[in-house]
Amino acid sequence: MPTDSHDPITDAVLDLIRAQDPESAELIALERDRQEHTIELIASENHVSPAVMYAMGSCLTNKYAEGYPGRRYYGGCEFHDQVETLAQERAKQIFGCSFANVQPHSGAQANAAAFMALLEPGDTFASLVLSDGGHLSHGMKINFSGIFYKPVHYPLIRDSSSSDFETIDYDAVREVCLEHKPKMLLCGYSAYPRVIDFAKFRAIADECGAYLLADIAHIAGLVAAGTHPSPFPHAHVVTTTTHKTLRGPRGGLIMCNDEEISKKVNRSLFPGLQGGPLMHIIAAKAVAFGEALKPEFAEYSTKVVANAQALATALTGHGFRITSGGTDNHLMLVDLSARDADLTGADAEGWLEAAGIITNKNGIPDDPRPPRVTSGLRLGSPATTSRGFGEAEMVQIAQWIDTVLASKGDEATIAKVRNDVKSLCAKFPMPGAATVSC
Ligand code: DSN
Repeated sequence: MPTDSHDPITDAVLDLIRAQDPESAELIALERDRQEHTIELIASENHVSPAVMYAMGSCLTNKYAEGYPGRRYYGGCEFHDQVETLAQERAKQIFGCSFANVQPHSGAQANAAAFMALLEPGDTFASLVLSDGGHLSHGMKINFSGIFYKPVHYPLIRDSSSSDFETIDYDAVREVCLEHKPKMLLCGYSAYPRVIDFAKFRAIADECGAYLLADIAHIAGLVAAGTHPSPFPHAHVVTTTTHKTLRGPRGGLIMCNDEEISKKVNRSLFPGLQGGPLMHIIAAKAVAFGEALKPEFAEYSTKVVANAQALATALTGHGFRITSGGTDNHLMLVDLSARDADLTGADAEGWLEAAGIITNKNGIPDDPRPPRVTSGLRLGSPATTSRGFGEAEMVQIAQWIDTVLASKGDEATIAKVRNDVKSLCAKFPMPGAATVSC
């Protein structure tokens, strides 16, 4: 049983669970131990504050509250109404918009509700394909978005001599939209390291008579802090997750400025797609949104970007190619094949995990390898920054990544790096421990 937690509350909670269910407690403790002693570089993950963590574990989980504040299908919702309204008001204040629905269970659910509000089944929409950095819910054939709607995709710039290589090809976005006349244009991505020009997207949407949907799941925390431009007032609807750079509980959020659209969004989500809201998660969203409104959160987001850029620069120095030449946000895509043609994302992910550095394999644009293998790694800085790592630590991590990948999985090398990683982690206790700021 791991015993070296820095968090007395988590210890007490685990003791309580252990007294009733040692088996479950052991698994939770093992996961806590894994998180404490490894470096989390998955761009979509983060470490929440204790306040967010324990709001999720509160008695609000006991209650059904189908409906919306003031219009519920169950009695006893007085405080749930207030919690949900608080979360809504804080979300509106953070993002500068008029309507917020805080009930989506996830980002994909938020997208499904936005699609249902803006489109009819069979309607065409334009988006970036998953393999170029888009998302499953942006038109994959095996997802609701590709099953019930008709996606057309716009490309990245493929000319490697261009200074904008591998960034959004806005001219092509316009051409695709003028040709196919989509009812909705979707921007916002899960593996795109550059700034999104929402104003340009809106101009194209207006020209072809489309709604603009911005999915800011990855960059929401940066938008909240002003380190990435806001999708408002450009997008008709904005969807996001709440657990990535925004550092809240696992969940989704939908926002807009148009009352009629907001009514459609609300109806689409409930009763259209979901039943009872997860009120304990909505309470944790309120807490996280409160954190995002504090000046410390802006400082955090500035450091997230600086740390990502430090990691990208250091990896470039080790001979790795970063797609598009670097990053403007919290993530980067490393093209492993430029350094070693035989090195796959799957191998790199496995060797790094053994060394205590957690990443995810990710396709790069025009990747010849399948998604379970890939030629790339996606790396991000939200979790390490929450832990207190600075640019010096990111440079050190780049050195370890280089060492592990150059060794091609050599066990002695991995063991040495694993020890060094553990020592560094010990100096930066995991948030969720008593030391977390804001
Ligand atoms: N799975 C998320 C990510 O890792 O980016 C997207 O939903």
